[in-house]
Amino acid sequence: MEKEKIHGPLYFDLNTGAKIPSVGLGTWKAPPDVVAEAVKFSVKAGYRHIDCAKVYGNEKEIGKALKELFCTGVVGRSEMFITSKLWCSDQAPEDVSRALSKSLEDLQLDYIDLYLIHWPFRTKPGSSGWDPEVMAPLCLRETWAAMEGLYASGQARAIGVSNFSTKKLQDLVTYAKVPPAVNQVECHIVWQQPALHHFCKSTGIHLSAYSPLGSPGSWIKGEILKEPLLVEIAKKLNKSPAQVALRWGIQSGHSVLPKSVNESRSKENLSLFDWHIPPDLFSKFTDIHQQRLLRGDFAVHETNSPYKSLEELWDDEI
Ligand code: 1BO
Repeated sequence: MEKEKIHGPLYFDLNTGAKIPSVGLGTWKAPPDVVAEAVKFSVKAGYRHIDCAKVYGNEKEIGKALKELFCTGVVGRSEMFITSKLWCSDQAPEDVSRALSKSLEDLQLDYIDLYLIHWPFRTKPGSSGWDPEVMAPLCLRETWAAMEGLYASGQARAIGVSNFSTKKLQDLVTYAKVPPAVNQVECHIVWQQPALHHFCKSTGIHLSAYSPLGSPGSWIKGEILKEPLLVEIAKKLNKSPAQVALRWGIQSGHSVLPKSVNESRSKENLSLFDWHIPPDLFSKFTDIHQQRLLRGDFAVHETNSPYKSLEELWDDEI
């Protein structure tokens, strides 16, 4: 029998020389009491990338799950790609190293594969949340220099950013000694971000997509999986809308980070490599009406934020 063809890529190359798995498990909004099980069944199913962040409030539980997976020989540390993110209250350069050390301690790791500045806005050290009262002036150039220190030390094997517009990335690359390896942003069939994609590709920055299936039932409201064109194409290909939405991401050239704490959906989200979306159907996705779902209103404030409007936060990419 002919061997089943793999329609990759299973990994994308980073500008550090490392490879990032094209599908990762998102853990934003995965409750602490269920996230450990989700990490364990997902890694057993084949996931090799777990996307974490201090602000998600579940790194300790993820750390316990990873330790169990390593100790029982399910997977080796070097086979896994673990991302974490610097929260806005830790952007003062003197706090950056301590913030990574805390994430590493919680995740029970001695290095992180990728460390990202979570948002291009800053809050006061020690504060939680993102109310206007806790906003602090930005010091991105200094924060990035501290991130470069983590890269030089080997504690972070790659560094990057999240929620950066094309313009904010352009600014960053003018002073970065180590260019960002990744920009992790909202990206899916309803918010395709072609200009940002183009800029990232032309500068060797990998784009990684959070909420690739939207985030039903939360403040990122989305009906992505009910999008009529997606449903129609999924029917034609005999796949679920979620699988087609994820496959669209991989074929567009970016990694995808679907979150699921449900074992069968987690497996389904990884079954993307023995088929593909043919070019005539793939090209139809450009017809979909575009809309950002996570608008970032919390980062905008008349007096306390560097961004007085959403247009300033996203540099018109809204
Ligand atoms: C507020 C968190 C957005 C996705 O990481």
